[in-house]
Amino acid sequence: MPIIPAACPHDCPDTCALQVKVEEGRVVRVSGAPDHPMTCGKPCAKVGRYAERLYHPERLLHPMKRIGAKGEGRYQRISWDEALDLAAERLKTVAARDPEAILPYSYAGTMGLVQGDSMSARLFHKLGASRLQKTICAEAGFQGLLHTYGAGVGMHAEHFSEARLILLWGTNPIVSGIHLWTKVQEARQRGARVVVIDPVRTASAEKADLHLALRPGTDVALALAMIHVLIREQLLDHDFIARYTEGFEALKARAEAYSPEEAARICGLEAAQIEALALEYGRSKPAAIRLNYGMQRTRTGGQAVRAICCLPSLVGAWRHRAGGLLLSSSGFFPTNGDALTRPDLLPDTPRAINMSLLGEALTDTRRPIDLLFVYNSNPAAVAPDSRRVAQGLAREDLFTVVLEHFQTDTADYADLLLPATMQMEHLDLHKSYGHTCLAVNLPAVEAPGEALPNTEIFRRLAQRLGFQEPCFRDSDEEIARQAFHWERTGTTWEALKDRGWAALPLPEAPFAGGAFPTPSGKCQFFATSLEAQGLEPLPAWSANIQDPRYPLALLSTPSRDFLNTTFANLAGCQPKAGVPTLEIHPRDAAARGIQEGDEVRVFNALGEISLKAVLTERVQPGVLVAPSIWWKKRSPDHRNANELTSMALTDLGGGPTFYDCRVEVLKPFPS
Ligand SMILES: Nc1nc2c(c(=O)[nH]1)N[C@H]1C(S)=C(S)[C@@H](COP(=O)(O)OP(=O)(O)OC[C@H]3O[C@@H](n4cnc5c(=O)[nH]c(N)nc54)[C@H](O)[C@@H]3O)O[C@H]1N2
Ligand SMILES: Nc1nc2c(c(=O)[nH]1)N[C@H]1C(S)=C(S)[C@@H](COP(=O)(O)OP(=O)(O)OC[C@H]3O[C@@H](n4cnc5c(=O)[nH]c(N)nc54)[C@H](O)[C@@H]3O)O[C@H]1N2
Ligand SMILES: [Mo]
Repeated sequence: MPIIPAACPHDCPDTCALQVKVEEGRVVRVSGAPDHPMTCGKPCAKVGRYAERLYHPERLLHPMKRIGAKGEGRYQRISWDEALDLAAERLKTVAARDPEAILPYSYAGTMGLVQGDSMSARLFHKLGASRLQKTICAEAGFQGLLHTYGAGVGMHAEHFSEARLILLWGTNPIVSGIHLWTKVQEARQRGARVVVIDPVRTASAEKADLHLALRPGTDVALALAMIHVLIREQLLDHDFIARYTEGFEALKARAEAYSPEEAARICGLEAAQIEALALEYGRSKPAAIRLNYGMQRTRTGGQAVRAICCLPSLVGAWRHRAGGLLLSSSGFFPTNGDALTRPDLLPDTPRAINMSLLGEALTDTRRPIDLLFVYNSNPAAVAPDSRRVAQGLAREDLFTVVLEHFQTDTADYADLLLPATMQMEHLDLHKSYGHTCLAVNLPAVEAPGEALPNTEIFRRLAQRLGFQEPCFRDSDEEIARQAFHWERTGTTWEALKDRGWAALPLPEAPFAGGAFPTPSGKCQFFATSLEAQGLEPLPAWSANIQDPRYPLALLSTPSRDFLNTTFANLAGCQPKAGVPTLEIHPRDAAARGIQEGDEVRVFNALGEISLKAVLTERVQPGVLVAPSIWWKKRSPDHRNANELTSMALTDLGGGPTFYDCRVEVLKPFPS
């Protein structure tokens, strides 16, 4: 039986190397590559059931055009020729008037370098379309990391298993990246202590040695207080600081104001807890920090990452391979972005539109977007201020093309809905943002119906638009060959196709001797690069938004059963409750007469949704959790949590502030 090497395409740090077993042209089993250092033979539960997604009866099989009202979701089958002629004609007409009235909108439905932004980017560059700033997930933290260490780099994920102390900061790996959790477990079996820093007692917090339930959005204060104690107690690696960092005196002065007592007041913790955490961090060698996205989705998300990033350089944790921190590893990969996306095809520099402000961009009457081209994303459900997004998508004068596997909330607004292939039906090549292995994905089975790979749809469009450059004729395999500076990958395309995956040739402890990828090669406690942009050069705290009318903080964090909105339409991936829920502290519930199982109204100035109440002390008083991201149309009230999230942006990077969201919750009046 053939076993085909594949890669998990989903937006998850683990990027598993998979093995697909095919029988009589059908995928019968999806397992993990046994020898891969992170996958270790096992994909997560969702991906283990991939065949359900692949052979789902509701997959899109043919091109379709809209026959109902926008948002209604009524379509009629058409031929590929008709669909592509229509799309090309619209692109041409709009481009002739104003190419910037075209907006491509895509994210990480697939993380593949080939089916992500390659042929698509070439086409939109050549047209001179508006560019999309891809801020919706990681930009605040990425900027924080960039201005401290110079790139998306850190310690190797597999070495967490050797750390003595692990801080899981703003991350819930049991839910969002189970393979790192396995490494954490290994470390614990060897005697390591694990601390989770999260406002919520999550599945990961539950299993940790210590859980610090700080108030949302107060991480900068906590990290600065740790720095305060490390300096006061002289738990510093003076040699590392002198040789490989800059701005220590300025950081010291900034941390001065954040005594454990002051931070305790801000964070809602005990001063003694903060003191103990700092001492333990300063004394445990090696100490590893996994910081992730939780704290990034707040107003001071970028600075929170900056503050935490200072810690390992103060104590010299980088000297050991199991010390340091990991936020992203994507900067290690020698990706050849220019070859993939061909920015040289741009006629000039078109405007850039922040994807987190889609609602604003689609309802802006001064410079309207006339043609929206969506692929690898489901903005009607995932973008903040969903009501504004829906208003924009419903505009009669907007022409929307959507490439999809399923008829998502976004697809319901498409004028033209085109069927795309899934991972096991097309070729791709993957890097990872959570480890340092690349993986190949070879097509294992035929695509159903008339579904085509994203690349092929854009290739055919380019042909219809008369684009002559040879790059518009590149095959998927040719694109894959262009995707990396292979000489720095330690492998070749041929070897990768054969073996499935390969680890980048990197030192075990990449920053044991400093040599960070900043201009000076040093860790920037004080970031002159931020100062030059008129931004705060030292970690700086300010409070999350407060509003007396809306006293509760809503965190719409990932559900274990979904991946963003992907998988949310599969019967096998439904959470136990079966409907969208709201986790609320019994005290907040009692104050509002809310009981377990009640349907409650959650609202703020932007909108309102109904959720089923779950009373639990896992959330602290004042904080609510609504596991997400549900398809709106599969929710009883046809809405989801993004009805309540705003278009306010983070301090760095222009990221969204999904977890900086104030609401009130009430029981509906009996009718
Ligand atoms: N099963 C599953 N896995 C996923 C996803 C999914 O939807 N489902 N999504 C994927 C994607 S795209 C991403 S980006 C990652 C995200 O994965 P993670 O990095 O784990 O990030 P989140 O789940 O967004 O948030 C993690 C934790 O941060 C906490 N948090 C919220 N606010 C704060 C704060 O102010 N400070 C601190 N310290 N913590 C805070 C939340 O309570 C939450 O438990 O997961 C990926 N993996
Ligand atoms: N309230 C709230 N909102 C959030 C978040 C949150 O925690 N809370 N998380 C945010 C984060 S971290 C992220 S990353 C974003 C995620 O936002 P998105 O990147 O939009 O993620 P998905 O919702 O999974 O939608 C991806 C879509 O791409 C499609 N797709 C997959 N592969 C292909 C392909 O090969 N071709 C084509 N044409 N389509 C494909 C899938 O079917 C799916 O519908 O959401 C953000 N929104
Ligand atoms: Mo994300």
